[in-house]
Amino acid sequence: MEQPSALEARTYGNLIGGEWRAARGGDTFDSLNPARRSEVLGHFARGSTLDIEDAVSAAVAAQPGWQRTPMPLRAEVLARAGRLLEERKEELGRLMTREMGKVLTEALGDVQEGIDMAKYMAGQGRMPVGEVVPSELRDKRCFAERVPIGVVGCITPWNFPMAIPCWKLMPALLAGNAVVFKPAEDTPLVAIRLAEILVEAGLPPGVLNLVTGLGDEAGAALVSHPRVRAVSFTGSMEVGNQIAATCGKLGKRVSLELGGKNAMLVAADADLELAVDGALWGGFGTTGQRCTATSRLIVDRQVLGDFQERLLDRVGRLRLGDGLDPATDVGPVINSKQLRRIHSYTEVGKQESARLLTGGEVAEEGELSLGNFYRPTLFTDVRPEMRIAQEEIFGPTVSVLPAEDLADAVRIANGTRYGLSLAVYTRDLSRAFWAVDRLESGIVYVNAPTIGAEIQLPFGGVKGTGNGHREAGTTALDEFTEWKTVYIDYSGRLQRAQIDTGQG
Ligand code: UN1
Repeated sequence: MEQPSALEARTYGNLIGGEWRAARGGDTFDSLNPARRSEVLGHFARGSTLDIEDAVSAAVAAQPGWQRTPMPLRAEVLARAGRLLEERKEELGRLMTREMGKVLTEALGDVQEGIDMAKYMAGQGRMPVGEVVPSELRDKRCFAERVPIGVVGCITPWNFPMAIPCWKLMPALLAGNAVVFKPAEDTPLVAIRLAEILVEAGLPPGVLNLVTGLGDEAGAALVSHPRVRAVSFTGSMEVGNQIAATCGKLGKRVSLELGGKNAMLVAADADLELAVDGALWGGFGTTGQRCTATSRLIVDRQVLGDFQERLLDRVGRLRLGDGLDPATDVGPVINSKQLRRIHSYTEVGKQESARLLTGGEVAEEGELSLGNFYRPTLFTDVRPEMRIAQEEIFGPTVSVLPAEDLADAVRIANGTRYGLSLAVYTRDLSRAFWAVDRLESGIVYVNAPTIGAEIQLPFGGVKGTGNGHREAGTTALDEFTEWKTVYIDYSGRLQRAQIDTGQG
């Protein structure tokens, strides 16, 4: 099937063995602009078990050749992909805003995160892939090296339609794996554009396969396919735990990134203006739809009134609208189901007797009625055990929780099942480090909000946020490689380890 480059609603296929093909079942689903639901971005193949079967077969066939391609040459493909992403950054950013809704500056940042990953991984292609370790025996050399796993499945969310696929696909490919990629059903077009770029950059047919569709159809088939040796998933805790159970039964590797209930701690000595800037960006940037979003503000009672007043004033001035309009601060939420879910949490907060300071309703005036807009929502007097302080809402809803002191704030911050990103605001270096040492999360920020991870550092969380893996950074290849240990005995005689060492 020919891949159209125009933006009008066309029908797009799956990428299987280097060809774009309609789903075997012939069904399609639509991707809509969340700022204007009547705008259809395209009709996409509704992949099923049969399409996954085709994609995995193509990956299995292509993987050995790709593994034998020298790593620096595999890296060249990523370098070219990075250059193509850079050339098309503006166009991709605009497309992302139309498909996912985030404001254009943020969409450009999302594409930039993909470019950064491409460059970083391209550089990794000439870095060491193992270690040489001394042997206890003479005339014997030992080393351990990373080798690919084989075929890996990458399942990505809609909130970072370019960055997260790049975090997964690029290290997986660099390591010499073949990939079957199942992007979120809300953002298939950005995923297709990325796949096209990787193909244009020189990936051989079958090394990357893309199947669009629904999680419980294409996604589930990918996870349970016996030839898929590892699964990398970013998404909800509920789905992640199902995937982990399936992978556990089948004995395959799985890495999970399942969100957070991230908090900003504001100490009594904090620079309040800086903290308010951070809370606004961390809480309402990307309309709160980041797994790193600052959804709890844990504020020392001594400064609570002042902080809250300043924040409320700023929240009241946030402008909702289409992300392509430069005047917009906060874009739509991804779909009408999420809109209802976010609103249901407002009801929960009220029932729990948290105090609603602002927002708490669907925005329907003028053009906003055409899309999925929710007013930036701020609750205060929130207690740590309330559901709105425990559950990931994934929308523009932020809770303020009072704390007696920094120790109390740390206790509250650690008191959820998640552990992705926590931030502390203080002017005192000793207090900052005191908190850093006690906060239970994969990422900690000092005097910066909980969002804004950079790709050259490990990304991931503790507790329910994941299962111990880290994406990006120096840990990027861990998810996608096995270790092979090699012993070479060139002594010409049998040497027994632990015995012929002359020590006993
Ligand atoms: C996510 O929300 O899943 O640190 C990823 C950040 C971004 C990545 C977020 N760089 O907020």
